[in-house]
Amino acid sequence: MSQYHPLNEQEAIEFARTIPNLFQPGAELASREIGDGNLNLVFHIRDKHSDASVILKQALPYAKVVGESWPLTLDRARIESELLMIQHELCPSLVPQVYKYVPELALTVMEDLSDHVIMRRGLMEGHQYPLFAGHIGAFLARTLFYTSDLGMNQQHKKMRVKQFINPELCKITEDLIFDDPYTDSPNNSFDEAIRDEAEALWADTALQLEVARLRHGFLTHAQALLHGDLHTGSIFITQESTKVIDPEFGYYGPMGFDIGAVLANLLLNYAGQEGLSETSEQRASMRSYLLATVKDVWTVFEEQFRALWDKDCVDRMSRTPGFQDAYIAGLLQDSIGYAGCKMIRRVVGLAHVADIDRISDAAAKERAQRIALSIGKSLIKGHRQADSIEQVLEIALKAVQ
Ligand code: SR1
Ligand code: MG
Repeated sequence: MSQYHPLNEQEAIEFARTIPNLFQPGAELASREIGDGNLNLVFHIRDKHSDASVILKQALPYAKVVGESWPLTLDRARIESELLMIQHELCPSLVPQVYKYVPELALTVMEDLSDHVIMRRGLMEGHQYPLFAGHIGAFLARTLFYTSDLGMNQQHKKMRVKQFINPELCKITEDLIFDDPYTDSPNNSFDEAIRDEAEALWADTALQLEVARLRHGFLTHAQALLHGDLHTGSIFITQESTKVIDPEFGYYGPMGFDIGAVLANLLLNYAGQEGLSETSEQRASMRSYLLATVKDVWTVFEEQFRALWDKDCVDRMSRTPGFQDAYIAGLLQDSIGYAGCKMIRRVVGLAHVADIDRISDAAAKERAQRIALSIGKSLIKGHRQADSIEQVLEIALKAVQ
C-alpha cells in the first residue's frame, strides 16, 4: 500500500486499522467515499458498533473536476496537512485536528466532522448560523495576524513563505479567477442566457484594469499565510460550531483574498436566494441574515485584528501611529476587490457554486446570475474608494431592487 495509488474503500479501511489508538482490533468498519469537491478523494471510516470514526483525505494526481487531462501536484496534500496543523494551533476549536500525514500516499488522516454539514449546503437549505461571523472573524484575525510580519518573527516568516510555495495551485487561481473570466477562454463555462454579460466582461477595460491590480497583489503580496480557497464549501458548520477545512490552495498572499472569499460566498448565496427561497418572507429573512453576516464578519475581524496588533505586534515600526489605520483601510479595500473577483468567476468561469447552479427555474437562475455579476462588478470597480463595509451592503441591496 505504501506506493502512491488512489485508494479504494476497502484499502481505506485497511489503512485506517493501522492508525494507533483509533479502532479496536477486529472492529467492523464501514467506509464511504464522500468527496464532493473538485480535486480529492475523501473517505469516511467508522466503526459500525461504536462512535469511533475518522476521515482519510487523499489527493489525486489530477483535477477531479476536469479529469486526468489536468495533472496536479500531490504536494498540495503536504501543504494542506501542514497548514491545517498551523491553523489548528492558532484556532483549536475552529480547525480539525490532523492525526497523521502519509506523504507517499498524499494522504491526510484527520478528525471526523460528520456531525457538521458543509455550510454551502446548510445555507442552500435556508439555515442561518448566528455564531458563524464571530467564529470566522476570529479565524481570519488569528490566522492572518500570527502568520504575518506583524505577528511572527520576520526571519521565520520568510522560511514559512518557502515552506508554502504553491505554484501549481496558485496558477489555477491566477487563471480561473483573475484571467479567464475577462476573455473568451476555453476554460469558461456559462449559460447562453447570460452570454451578453460574459461578452461585456471581455470588453470592459475599466473593470479589467482593477482586476489586473488585484491579480498583481495576488501574485506578489506575501502578506500572510492564506487558506487560499475559503468558500462556504470549505467550511463545516452546526449551530454551535464552525470548522475550516481544505487549505490546499494555501500560500503566502494578500490577507484580503481570504476575507474576500468569505464575503463573496455569502453574497453568492444572497444572489441565489432568487431561486433558493420558496417565499418572499424566506428570501427577505435569508438576505437580511446574509448581509448582517457580511457586516459582522468584517467587524469582528477588524476588532480582533486590531486587538492582536495592540497586544502582540512584534514589529517596532508597525507601532508607528497611523500605520495600523492605514493597513486596515487597505485590507478592507482588498477584501472588497477580491470578493468581487470571486463572485464573477463563480458565474462565468470554470467552477461554479451550487447556490446558483442548482436553481431549477431557468428565469430565477438567470436573475441570480445577473445579480451576482452586478454585485461582483460594483465591488471590483469601487474597491479602491471603499472606506466602510456598509458600502458592500448598499451595493448588494441595490442589486436586488
Ligand atoms: C480546477 S479546481 C477549481 C476550483 O476548485 C477549488 O475549490 C478552487 O476554488 C478552484 O479554483
Ligand atoms: Mg477545496
